[in-house]
Amino acid sequence: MSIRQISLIGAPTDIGAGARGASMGPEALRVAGIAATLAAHGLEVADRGNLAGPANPWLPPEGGYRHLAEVTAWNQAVHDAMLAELRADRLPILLGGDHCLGLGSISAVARHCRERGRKLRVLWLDAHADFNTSALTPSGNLHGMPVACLCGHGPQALVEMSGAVPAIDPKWVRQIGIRSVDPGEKRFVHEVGLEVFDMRFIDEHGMRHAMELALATLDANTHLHVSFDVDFLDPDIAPGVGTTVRGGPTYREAQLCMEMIADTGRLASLDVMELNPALDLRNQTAELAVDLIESLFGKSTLMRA
Ligand code: 6HN
Ligand code: MN
Ligand code: MN
Ligand code: MN
Repeated sequence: MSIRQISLIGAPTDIGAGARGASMGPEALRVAGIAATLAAHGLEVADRGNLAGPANPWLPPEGGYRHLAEVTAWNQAVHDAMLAELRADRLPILLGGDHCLGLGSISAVARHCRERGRKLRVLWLDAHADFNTSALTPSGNLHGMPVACLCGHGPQALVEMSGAVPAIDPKWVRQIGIRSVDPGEKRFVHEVGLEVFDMRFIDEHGMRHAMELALATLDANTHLHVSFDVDFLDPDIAPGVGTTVRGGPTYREAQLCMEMIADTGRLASLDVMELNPALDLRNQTAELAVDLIESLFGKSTLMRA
Protein backbone atom coordinates (compact mmCIF):
# COMPACT_ATOMS: atom_id res chain seq x y z
CA MET A 1 0.00 0.00 0.00
CA SER A 2 1.41 3.35 -0.94
CA ILE A 3 1.69 6.10 1.67
CA ARG A 4 -1.10 8.70 1.47
CA GLN A 5 0.23 11.26 4.00
CA ILE A 6 2.59 13.73 2.34
CA SER A 7 4.78 16.39 3.93
CA LEU A 8 6.32 19.19 1.87
CA ILE A 9 9.65 20.53 3.17
CA GLY A 10 11.16 23.61 1.50
CA ALA A 11 14.94 24.04 1.44
CA PRO A 12 15.47 27.47 -0.14
CA THR A 13 19.17 27.51 -0.89
CA ASP A 14 21.61 27.38 -3.79
CA ILE A 15 24.56 26.79 -1.46
CA GLY A 16 26.00 23.85 -3.45
CA ALA A 17 25.29 25.11 -6.98
CA GLY A 18 27.28 26.94 -9.63
CA ALA A 19 24.48 29.41 -10.45
CA ARG A 20 22.32 31.43 -8.09
CA GLY A 21 18.52 30.97 -8.02
CA ALA A 22 17.67 27.41 -6.93
CA SER A 23 16.96 29.05 -3.57
CA MET A 24 13.66 30.18 -5.13
CA GLY A 25 12.69 26.64 -6.12
CA PRO A 26 10.39 25.80 -3.19
CA GLU A 27 8.18 28.84 -3.70
CA ALA A 28 7.98 28.28 -7.47
CA LEU A 29 6.73 24.73 -6.86
CA ARG A 30 4.13 26.04 -4.44
CA VAL A 31 3.03 28.71 -6.93
CA ALA A 32 2.72 25.94 -9.55
CA GLY A 33 0.25 24.25 -7.22
CA ILE A 34 2.08 21.24 -5.87
CA ALA A 35 -0.01 20.96 -2.70
CA ALA A 36 -3.43 21.33 -4.33
CA THR A 37 -2.45 19.02 -7.19
CA LEU A 38 -1.54 16.19 -4.82
CA ALA A 39 -4.56 16.88 -2.59
CA ALA A 40 -6.80 16.53 -5.66
CA HIS A 41 -5.59 12.91 -5.86
CA GLY A 42 -6.90 12.22 -2.39
CA LEU A 43 -3.54 12.57 -0.69
CA GLU A 44 -3.34 14.34 2.66
CA VAL A 45 -0.78 17.12 2.17
CA ALA A 46 0.89 19.12 4.95
CA ASP A 47 3.23 21.93 3.95
CA ARG A 48 5.86 22.22 6.69
CA GLY A 49 7.14 25.52 5.27
CA ASN A 50 10.79 26.30 4.66
CA LEU A 51 13.90 25.24 6.55
CA ALA A 52 16.39 27.93 7.52
CA GLY A 53 20.15 27.95 7.04
CA PRO A 54 23.16 30.11 6.28
CA ALA A 55 23.19 32.64 3.44
CA ASN A 56 25.20 31.94 0.30
CA PRO A 57 28.54 33.76 0.68
CA TRP A 58 29.42 33.04 -2.99
CA LEU A 59 33.08 32.26 -2.39
CA PRO A 60 35.58 30.22 -4.44
CA PRO A 61 36.40 26.61 -3.40
CA GLU A 62 38.67 25.90 -0.45
CA GLY A 63 40.37 22.52 -0.36
CA GLY A 64 38.25 21.37 -3.31
CA TYR A 65 34.86 22.36 -1.86
CA ARG A 66 32.78 25.50 -2.12
CA HIS A 67 30.87 26.50 1.03
CA LEU A 68 31.45 23.22 2.85
CA ALA A 69 30.43 24.57 6.28
CA GLU A 70 27.21 26.09 4.91
CA VAL A 71 26.45 22.97 2.84
CA THR A 72 26.85 20.87 5.98
CA ALA A 73 24.48 23.08 7.98
CA TRP A 74 21.80 22.97 5.29
CA ASN A 75 22.12 19.23 4.88
CA GLN A 76 21.83 18.65 8.61
CA ALA A 77 18.60 20.67 8.64
CA VAL A 78 17.28 18.65 5.69
CA HIS A 79 18.31 15.35 7.31
CA ASP A 80 16.56 16.19 10.59
CA ALA A 81 13.35 17.39 8.91
CA MET A 82 13.13 14.41 6.54
CA LEU A 83 13.81 11.95 9.35
CA ALA A 84 11.04 13.40 11.53
CA GLU A 85 8.50 12.89 8.71
CA LEU A 86 9.72 9.36 7.94
CA ARG A 87 9.49 8.37 11.60
CA ALA A 88 5.91 9.65 11.61
CA ASP A 89 5.19 7.28 8.69
CA ARG A 90 4.65 10.15 6.30
CA LEU A 91 6.08 10.54 2.78
CA PRO A 92 8.39 13.58 2.73
CA ILE A 93 8.89 15.62 -0.44
CA LEU A 94 11.97 17.83 -0.32
CA LEU A 95 11.44 21.00 -2.37
CA GLY A 96 14.95 22.13 -3.38
CA GLY A 97 17.17 23.86 -3.42
CA ASP A 98 20.19 22.55 -5.20
CA HIS A 99 21.06 18.87 -5.38
CA CYS A 100 23.76 18.92 -2.68
CA LEU A 101 20.76 18.50 -0.36
CA GLY A 102 20.14 15.01 -1.73
CA LEU A 103 22.90 14.01 0.69
CA GLY A 104 20.94 15.10 3.76
CA SER A 105 17.69 13.75 2.40
CA ILE A 106 18.99 10.30 1.51
CA SER A 107 21.09 10.13 4.69
CA ALA A 108 17.81 10.43 6.60
CA VAL A 109 16.18 7.78 4.41
CA ALA A 110 19.15 5.42 4.90
CA ARG A 111 19.02 5.92 8.67
CA HIS A 112 15.26 5.27 8.68
CA CYS A 113 15.66 2.10 6.60
CA ARG A 114 18.29 0.80 9.04
CA GLU A 115 15.96 1.54 11.98
CA ARG A 116 13.08 -0.28 10.31
CA GLY A 117 15.05 -3.14 8.76
CA ARG A 118 14.00 -2.11 5.26
CA LYS A 119 15.82 -2.35 1.96
CA LEU A 120 16.53 0.88 0.08
CA ARG A 121 16.45 1.60 -3.62
CA VAL A 122 17.47 5.08 -4.82
CA LEU A 123 16.45 6.25 -8.29
CA TRP A 124 18.62 9.20 -9.32
CA LEU A 125 16.93 11.04 -12.21
CA ASP A 126 19.51 13.52 -13.52
CA ALA A 127 21.55 14.69 -16.49
CA HIS A 128 24.57 14.32 -14.18
CA ALA A 129 25.98 11.46 -12.11
CA ASP A 130 26.76 13.80 -9.15
CA PHE A 131 29.66 11.45 -8.31
CA ASN A 132 32.56 13.90 -8.04
CA THR A 133 35.05 14.15 -5.19
CA SER A 134 37.28 17.07 -4.17
CA ALA A 135 40.05 15.51 -6.25
CA LEU A 136 37.88 15.02 -9.35
CA THR A 137 35.55 18.03 -9.38
CA PRO A 138 36.03 20.68 -12.06
CA SER A 139 34.03 23.24 -10.04
CA GLY A 140 34.18 22.52 -6.31
CA ASN A 141 30.37 22.73 -6.30
CA LEU A 142 28.96 20.21 -3.86
CA HIS A 143 25.79 19.63 -5.93
CA GLY A 144 28.11 17.58 -8.17
CA MET A 145 29.09 15.26 -5.28
CA PRO A 146 26.11 13.97 -3.25
CA VAL A 147 26.05 10.41 -4.62
CA ALA A 148 29.77 9.96 -3.97
CA CYS A 149 29.32 11.31 -0.42
CA LEU A 150 26.45 8.89 0.22
CA CYS A 151 28.67 6.04 -0.97
CA GLY A 152 31.36 7.07 1.54
CA HIS A 153 33.58 9.32 -0.59
CA GLY A 154 33.63 12.92 0.60
CA PRO A 155 34.17 15.19 3.58
CA GLN A 156 33.69 13.52 6.95
CA ALA A 157 30.76 15.65 8.14
CA LEU A 158 28.73 14.76 5.03
CA VAL A 159 29.80 11.14 4.75
CA GLU A 160 28.82 10.46 8.40
CA MET A 161 25.46 12.23 8.41
CA SER A 162 23.33 9.06 8.28
CA GLY A 163 25.09 7.61 11.35
CA ALA A 164 26.77 4.86 9.30
CA VAL A 165 29.57 4.99 6.71
CA PRO A 166 28.84 4.54 3.92
CA ALA A 167 25.22 5.65 4.15
CA ILE A 168 24.31 3.54 1.13
CA ASP A 169 25.81 0.81 -1.04
CA PRO A 170 26.31 1.81 -4.71
CA LYS A 171 24.32 -1.34 -5.56
CA TRP A 172 21.17 0.30 -4.19
CA VAL A 173 21.35 3.15 -6.75
CA ARG A 174 20.01 3.34 -10.29
CA GLN A 175 20.76 6.47 -12.32
CA ILE A 176 18.50 7.44 -15.22
CA GLY A 177 18.95 10.06 -17.97
CA ILE A 178 22.67 10.68 -17.42
CA ARG A 179 24.44 12.55 -20.26
CA SER A 180 27.07 14.80 -18.67
CA VAL A 181 29.79 13.20 -16.57
CA ASP A 182 33.24 14.72 -15.98
CA PRO A 183 36.25 12.62 -17.09
CA GLY A 184 37.55 11.65 -13.61
CA GLU A 185 33.99 11.23 -12.38
CA LYS A 186 33.31 8.78 -15.21
CA ARG A 187 36.24 6.58 -14.19
CA PHE A 188 35.05 6.62 -10.58
CA VAL A 189 31.45 5.70 -11.56
CA HIS A 190 32.83 2.66 -13.39
CA GLU A 191 35.19 1.78 -10.53
CA VAL A 192 32.38 1.53 -7.95
CA GLY A 193 30.03 -0.14 -10.44
CA LEU A 194 27.17 2.35 -10.29
CA GLU A 195 24.26 1.14 -12.44
CA VAL A 196 23.62 3.88 -14.98
CA PHE A 197 20.87 4.01 -17.61
CA ASP A 198 22.31 6.87 -19.62
CA MET A 199 20.69 8.62 -22.58
CA ARG A 200 22.49 6.30 -25.00
CA PHE A 201 20.79 3.35 -23.26
CA ILE A 202 17.43 5.13 -23.39
CA ASP A 203 17.94 5.95 -27.11
CA GLU A 204 18.74 2.33 -27.92
CA HIS A 205 16.38 0.44 -25.62
CA GLY A 206 13.73 2.99 -24.67
CA MET A 207 12.62 4.45 -21.38
CA ARG A 208 10.33 1.49 -20.80
CA HIS A 209 13.13 -1.06 -20.74
CA ALA A 210 15.42 1.23 -18.70
CA MET A 211 12.73 1.58 -16.05
CA GLU A 212 11.88 -2.12 -16.08
CA LEU A 213 15.50 -2.86 -15.23
CA ALA A 214 15.85 0.02 -12.75
CA LEU A 215 12.74 -1.10 -10.87
CA ALA A 216 13.41 -4.83 -11.01
CA THR A 217 13.81 -6.71 -7.73
CA LEU A 218 11.82 -4.23 -5.63
CA ASP A 219 9.85 -6.13 -3.01
CA ALA A 220 7.27 -5.38 -0.31
CA ASN A 221 10.06 -4.47 2.13
CA THR A 222 11.75 -1.96 -0.20
CA HIS A 223 11.71 1.78 0.49
CA LEU A 224 11.88 3.53 -2.90
CA HIS A 225 13.43 6.98 -2.86
CA VAL A 226 13.36 9.16 -5.99
CA SER A 227 15.83 12.01 -6.29
CA PHE A 228 14.50 14.09 -9.20
CA ASP A 229 16.97 16.67 -10.50
CA VAL A 230 14.83 18.76 -12.85
CA ASP A 231 17.78 19.01 -15.27
CA PHE A 232 17.02 15.33 -16.02
CA LEU A 233 14.46 16.72 -18.48
CA ASP A 234 15.33 18.01 -21.92
CA PRO A 235 16.03 21.76 -21.68
CA ASP A 236 13.57 22.43 -24.52
CA ILE A 237 10.78 21.59 -22.09
CA ALA A 238 12.58 22.48 -18.83
CA PRO A 239 14.76 25.59 -19.23
CA GLY A 240 14.53 26.61 -15.58
CA VAL A 241 17.62 24.86 -14.21
CA GLY A 242 21.21 26.00 -13.63
CA THR A 243 23.02 23.26 -15.55
CA THR A 244 21.08 22.41 -18.70
CA VAL A 245 22.34 19.58 -20.90
CA ARG A 246 20.62 19.03 -24.20
CA GLY A 247 19.40 15.62 -25.29
CA GLY A 248 17.35 14.70 -22.24
CA PRO A 249 14.06 12.80 -21.95
CA THR A 250 11.09 14.20 -23.81
CA TYR A 251 7.79 14.99 -22.15
CA ARG A 252 6.41 11.54 -22.95
CA GLU A 253 9.55 9.69 -21.88
CA ALA A 254 9.53 11.58 -18.57
CA GLN A 255 5.84 10.79 -18.05
CA LEU A 256 6.43 7.10 -18.69
CA CYS A 257 9.32 7.12 -16.23
CA MET A 258 7.09 8.63 -13.53
CA GLU A 259 4.13 6.37 -14.33
CA MET A 260 6.24 3.23 -14.09
CA ILE A 261 7.54 4.36 -10.69
CA ALA A 262 3.94 5.01 -9.56
CA ASP A 263 2.92 1.53 -10.69
CA THR A 264 5.34 -0.05 -8.20
CA GLY A 265 3.41 1.42 -5.25
CA ARG A 266 6.71 1.59 -3.36
CA LEU A 267 7.52 5.32 -3.51
CA ALA A 268 8.28 6.41 0.07
CA SER A 269 10.28 9.67 -0.26
CA LEU A 270 11.09 12.21 -2.96
CA ASP A 271 13.47 15.09 -3.72
CA VAL A 272 12.58 17.73 -6.35
CA MET A 273 15.82 19.57 -6.95
CA GLU A 274 17.65 22.22 -8.96
CA LEU A 275 14.58 24.12 -10.15
CA ASN A 276 15.85 27.65 -10.80
CA PRO A 277 13.08 30.23 -11.27
CA ALA A 278 15.66 32.93 -12.14
CA LEU A 279 16.28 31.01 -15.38
CA ASP A 280 12.70 29.86 -16.02
CA LEU A 281 10.09 31.32 -18.35
CA ARG A 282 6.74 32.11 -16.72
CA ASN A 283 7.23 29.26 -14.20
CA GLN A 284 6.82 26.65 -16.95
CA THR A 285 9.52 24.36 -15.56
CA ALA A 286 7.90 24.38 -12.12
CA GLU A 287 4.53 23.62 -13.73
CA LEU A 288 6.06 20.76 -15.70
CA ALA A 289 7.69 19.39 -12.54
CA VAL A 290 4.33 19.45 -10.75
CA ASP A 291 2.69 17.73 -13.73
CA LEU A 292 5.30 14.95 -13.58
CA ILE A 293 5.03 14.65 -9.80
CA GLU A 294 1.31 14.17 -10.29
CA SER A 295 2.12 11.16 -12.48
CA LEU A 296 4.58 9.92 -9.89
CA PHE A 297 1.66 9.77 -7.47
CA GLY A 298 -0.54 7.88 -9.87
CA LYS A 299 -2.37 10.36 -12.06
CA SER A 300 -4.04 7.91 -14.34
CA THR A 301 -4.15 8.57 -18.03
CA LEU A 302 -6.98 7.00 -20.03
CA MET A 303 -8.61 3.91 -18.56
CA ARG A 304 -5.88 2.06 -16.73
CA ALA A 305 -7.46 0.32 -13.78
N1 6HN B 1 23.65 18.94 -10.48
N2 6HN B 1 29.54 17.70 -12.97
C1 6HN B 1 29.44 19.15 -12.79
C2 6HN B 1 30.18 19.54 -11.50
O1 6HN B 1 30.41 20.75 -11.33
O2 6HN B 1 30.50 18.69 -10.70
C3 6HN B 1 27.97 19.59 -12.76
C4 6HN B 1 27.20 19.08 -11.59
C5 6HN B 1 25.74 19.40 -11.66
C6 6HN B 1 25.06 18.93 -10.43
O3 6HN B 1 23.05 19.37 -11.51
O4 6HN B 1 22.96 18.52 -9.50
MN1 MN C 1 21.91 16.54 -9.70
MN1 MN D 1 21.91 17.62 -12.74
MN1 MN E 1 11.74 -4.99 -21.95
